[in-house]
Parts: sequence; structure tokens; C-alpha cells
Amino acid sequence: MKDLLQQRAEHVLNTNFKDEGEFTIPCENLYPFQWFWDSGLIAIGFAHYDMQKAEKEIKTLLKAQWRNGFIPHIIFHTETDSYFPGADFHRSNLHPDASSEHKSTGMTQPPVTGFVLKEMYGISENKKSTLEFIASQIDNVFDNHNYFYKNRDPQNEGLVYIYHNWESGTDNSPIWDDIWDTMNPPEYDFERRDTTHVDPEQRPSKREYDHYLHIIEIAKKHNYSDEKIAELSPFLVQDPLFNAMLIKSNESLIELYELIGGNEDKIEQLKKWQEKSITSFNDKLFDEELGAYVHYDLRNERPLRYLSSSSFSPLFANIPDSEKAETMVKVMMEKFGSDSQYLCASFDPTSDRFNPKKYWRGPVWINLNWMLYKGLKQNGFDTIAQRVKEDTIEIIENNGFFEYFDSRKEMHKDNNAGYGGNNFSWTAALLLDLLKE
Ligand code: 2M8
Repeated sequence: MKDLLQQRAEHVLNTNFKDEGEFTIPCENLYPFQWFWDSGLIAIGFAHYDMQKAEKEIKTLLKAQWRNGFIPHIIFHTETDSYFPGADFHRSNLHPDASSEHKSTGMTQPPVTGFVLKEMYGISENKKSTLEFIASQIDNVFDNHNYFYKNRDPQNEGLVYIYHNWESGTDNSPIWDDIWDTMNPPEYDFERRDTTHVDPEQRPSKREYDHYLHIIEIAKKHNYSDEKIAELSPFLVQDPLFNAMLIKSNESLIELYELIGGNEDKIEQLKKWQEKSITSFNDKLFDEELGAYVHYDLRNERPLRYLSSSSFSPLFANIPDSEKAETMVKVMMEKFGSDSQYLCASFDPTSDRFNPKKYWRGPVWINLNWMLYKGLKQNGFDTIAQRVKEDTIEIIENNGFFEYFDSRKEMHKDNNAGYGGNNFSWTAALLLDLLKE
């Protein structure tokens, strides 16, 4: 008999799966399309009980890939005006390589697909069939990595940039405040939709949205040309979470190509990328004083010296050596791990920019917790990994399948500390994975 929590999680995923398009929305009304990294993480959940749906999810995502290997962050499979900004604002067709069949944004998201395929293989009870599926898709993922190294690494460092906070996935992190301080965008006139679905206190401000839209206007003016964006975008950041996802996916692609057999040149290329990326990542992004990884602002040539859950995500990609890993985990426990906090707040709880109710400025997110759990375990921190897992299951069980949760334990007394969207897909998907561990 499946336990109740598992049944509830499957119900969330099944309800959010849209038959007509063969993809899963992150959340009804709030996010009514297919999102890149959501889709990948959702496939991990499906893999536990419906491998066909997991495969469909990935196939649909990769069908929207552009000719240059780029995968967009949102694919607008359906028409609805419950989300802003939609397809008409983004106008992906400005780029000559964009898919003519699928409307999308002209920005991307953390490249999770490589490691997602590996997770699906690990979960599968029919390895032969799953490997056949992987073999039919893997070159598209390789092309996506090729896109990143060719177009997003102007100084040839092995570290790729993101040009928009929406590419980071951690949309309104306090880290971006330092970038907003360098900009002064116009006050645009537009109608937000997110704040009709969710309490505005839990979402970014109107002024923040002006910044978000302004960067897109610049990119659109230049038809989403990577060269022009690298030259002109006020937001150009090397993000440790984003790069850790790429590195983890490189590692998985190497393992999967080896299982499939052949493909020596691709394996060799991946190994070259991998070596260069890991070396630069450690040299450039590790902050000795803070004892963890930080973001680097490529536009203004300065590190952005803040601790967030992204600072610890490189554990998942096996980037730190054992000494760095020890230091990071100590810092994480000192700053984020007090008895009054659930692990792991998305931003440093000891900072005055911390806001445990507002989106990516402090609440606990299940996707980051999942990565942290895996990363801690891989590096031998079993007890802390166990705490992350138990905290995660407890907050979902008590509050429901929310998008994010208050990190302060005192706020959980009435089981009313889940925020943002409800019945949220990756919360359900990754819980299913944690329950199977
Ligand atoms: C959030 O971002 C979207 C824009 O991409 C939004 O606020 O409208 C983020 O949490 C992002 O990481 C996530 O992929 C997306 C859908 O769940 O929602």
C-alpha cells in the first residue's frame, strides 16, 4: 500500500500533467506553461511511478530546443493570459535559430537535463528501455552544453554567464540587489498576473519587475544575439548554482555515453569542459573568507559576496575537495542550521537582507534541499543530509505541497507556513524521490 503522502504527491503531478501538450505545468494559474528546470525535476518524480510520463516530459522539452542548441526557459504550449510576461512580450522568433513551431522566451534556465536523465536511469526498473530512450535524446543535451560553452563563456574560462535573474531560477535573490543598484530602468506600464494568484508580500516588487523587463528589452533590441547580450546586458553573472548544474550534467553525460557505448569524441569533449570548469569554479568562485562559493558579476568585474543556498550547491556536482567541503558544511551549519531554523533557508538568515516570507529572499525551497541532501550524502555528511531530508518531509507533510516555506520553525505552529503557489509540481516530484531514498 502506498502511503498517503506518496499518493498526495502523485495526485499533484498527475493533475498538473497536461495531456494535450504532454508536459507538466509547475502550478495551476501561477505558472501555466512548461518551464525548463521544473520539467527536468518533475521527470524525476514521474520516473518513480510512470516512466512514460517522465520520458514525455523530457521529449516535449527537447522538441522546443533551438537550432543552436539553446533550450528556452519557458515554452508557451498553450494560450492563456493568466501569466505575465507571455509569448507576445518575449518574442523568441526574433532570434534566427529559434524554433518556428514553439513560442518561448529568449532566455534559459539551469541545465538540469543531463543529470535528470542519469537519475531516470538509476530509478528505472527496465534499464534497457530507459537507456534506449536516453540514447534517443542525449545528443540534444550535449548540443545544449555545446551552446553554453560556445556562446556564454566570453573569456573562455569554463564558466558560463547568465544574463537575466530569471535564468538563475532564484529570481529575486538579495544578491541581485547589487546589480539593480547599477541600473535605472524606466517605469514600465504593465499588468502583473502573479500578484493576483499569490499574496504580493510573497512576490517581487513592481520596481524589481521594471528591472527584469528592461534587461529583456535590451536583449530583444538585438534579436537575442549572444554576442550583443555579452557586450551590453547590465546583468551578466557567473552563478555557482547554474554552473554547478552544468558540471553535474557534464558528469552524468559522460557516464551515460559510456553506458551507451561509442561517442568517444563527445566523451573527450565533455571531459575537457569538465576539467576546465571545475578548476575555474574553485579558483574564481570560492570565497576563502566566507568559506563557500559566491556569484561573480562579470559586467562589473566583482564577486557578489553573499551566502545563499546556491553557495552550497557545488557539493552536489562534486566540485569542492574534502577540505573545502568540510569548511562549507561548517559555515552552512553555523549560519543556516541553528535549532530555530529548518534547513535550508535560500538566503543567509543572519543577513539584514533575509526575508523568510518573500520568494527567493529566504524561504526554504524543495529543489535546493533535494540537491543539498544529495550533495551532503555524496560527500559523506550523512547526519546533516538526514536532517535536510527529515526537515523537507516534515514541512511538506505539515503544510502541504507549496512552492516555498518559512524557514523559521516558530512560524510552523499552525501548519500554515507554506507560501507562493500550492500543489506545486517539483515539491511533489522531489518529495517522491526523497521518500524512495
Ligand atoms: C519562478 O520564476 C518565474 C519566472 O521564470 C516567475 O516568477 O514568474 C522561479 O522560482 C523559477 O525558478 C521557476 O522555474 C518558475 C516556475 O516554477 O517560477
